[in-house]
Amino acid sequence: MAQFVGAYLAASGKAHIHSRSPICVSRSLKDCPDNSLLSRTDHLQLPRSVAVEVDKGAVDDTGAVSQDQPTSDPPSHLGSGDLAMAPRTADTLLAAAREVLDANRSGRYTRPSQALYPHQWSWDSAFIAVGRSWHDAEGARLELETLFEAQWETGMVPSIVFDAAASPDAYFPGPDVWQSERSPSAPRGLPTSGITQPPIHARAALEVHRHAPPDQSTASLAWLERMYPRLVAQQRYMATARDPRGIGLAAIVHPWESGLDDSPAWDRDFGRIEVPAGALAPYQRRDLDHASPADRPTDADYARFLYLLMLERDANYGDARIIATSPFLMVDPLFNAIRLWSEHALAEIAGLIGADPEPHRAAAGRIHDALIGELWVSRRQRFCAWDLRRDQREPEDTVVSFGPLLDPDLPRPIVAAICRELESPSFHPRRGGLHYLVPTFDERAAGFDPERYWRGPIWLNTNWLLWHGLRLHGRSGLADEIVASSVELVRRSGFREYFDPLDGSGHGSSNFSWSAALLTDMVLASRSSGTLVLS
Ligand code: 2M8
Repeated sequence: MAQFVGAYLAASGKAHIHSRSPICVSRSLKDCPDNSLLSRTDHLQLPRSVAVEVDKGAVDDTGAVSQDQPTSDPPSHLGSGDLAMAPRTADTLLAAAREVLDANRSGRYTRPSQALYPHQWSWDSAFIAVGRSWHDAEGARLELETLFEAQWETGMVPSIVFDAAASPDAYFPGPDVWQSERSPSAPRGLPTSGITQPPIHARAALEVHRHAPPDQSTASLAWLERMYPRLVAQQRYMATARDPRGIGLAAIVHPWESGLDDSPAWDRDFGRIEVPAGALAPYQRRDLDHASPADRPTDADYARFLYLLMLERDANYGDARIIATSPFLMVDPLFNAIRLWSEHALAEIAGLIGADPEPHRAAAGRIHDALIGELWVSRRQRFCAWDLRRDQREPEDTVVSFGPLLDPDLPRPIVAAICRELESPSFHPRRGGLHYLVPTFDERAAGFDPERYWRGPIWLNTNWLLWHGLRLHGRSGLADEIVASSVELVRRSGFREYFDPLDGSGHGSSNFSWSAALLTDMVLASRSSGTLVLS
């Protein structure tokens, strides 16, 4: 049986991809000799030996990962031992992923990265719990439970829970800027942000439970019982406080709530927000201490992010007032598809703990109808974000348009249209040679930027979501291709925060937790279902 395409041997700042066994470069499955990875990933074509420049310092020679309060993230980590000699097999990557997750753990939760994001982030913790649950089910349960200790009385799970142990200068905007205590709904004595993130947590909880070893099944069920009312409250918050039109679609009031903060999906709205002179006190961006300015949002966008934060803070984080006045009010197809996917997970959880699954199926059905009725633009054959302030469907072709693949009841013609787009030159160009999936923005669009935060680069969380969505609709070829490409990106560049789709180079933070967690999940789930051969 053919093996995976090869391994990198790092030496003197260069890495080589070495073919260790026959490489199938055919475009068609039937032309390949067996069910090797490449026979299923006919677009991931690799030359037999390619020299690739690796960022200086991208490979950690010692394998050590600092547990201190660092001033910058440790070098990109691919595994322990002598990396210069070690072939990066899937098992080596899995071991390295575990080390990253352990090194980023801080007591009862895991930081997204040690320097750039030194607090607990909401959807990061959900992704991290899924990855951790393969080797530490108890730790995964604790990760989610810790996050929900900061849930607001409204049911909102805040996007950030601040760690009192982190240095006050570690992250901006920190707790002194957010001032969550202004809201009577915020937890007392536990500073958080005042906005939320995609509600992926019910789905993550179900996955964590599924991975529990048999001797923990009772503890895991008891945990699900404890989590269920909190997960229901989170979903109810979205369906009530965040649905201004009462039609089944939740609106976000800040791009940070989408998790895809700087996405061109909302440029037309976000980009026109003017920050009045004097609206912001002088501030220092901390993100630029740890990441290249070319990788991060521009100063102008950062000022808009902060301005929106100030408006929300001035409203004491009161939902009704913010919904009525925020200049940014957006319905994101990915955010709502995640809500729907979590409702289906809640239906399953309800079944497991003896609660009634029906309300969750009904809630999912309502979101399904609204996604298709309001966000599917048949003229464009695409789901579009909906700017409620201007009442415009945004035409930008970004990864958020593919989110509704997470709906198991999505009609077949719509699934086919999404897959056509995913396989088009916009998201799947046939470049020959190295080839990486899935860019977060149309590669042919004028504003495509292969390096800048959410404006083109590949992220492993969007890859993971698409992988799930494609498998739900029986599109396993493309799903496997996404896994193979994710593995190849990590082999090449380590557990970076995001990756340039043109050359696979890594950007943003190193040793990024969700990259480690979700690669683990994709590889181990593919292995256990026997869908993909990875060596
Ligand atoms: C990024 O967002 C934060 C703000 O919440 C930031 O840029 O400072 C996003 O990628 C978001 O999706 C992610 O949860 C967070 C931490 O990884 O970083």
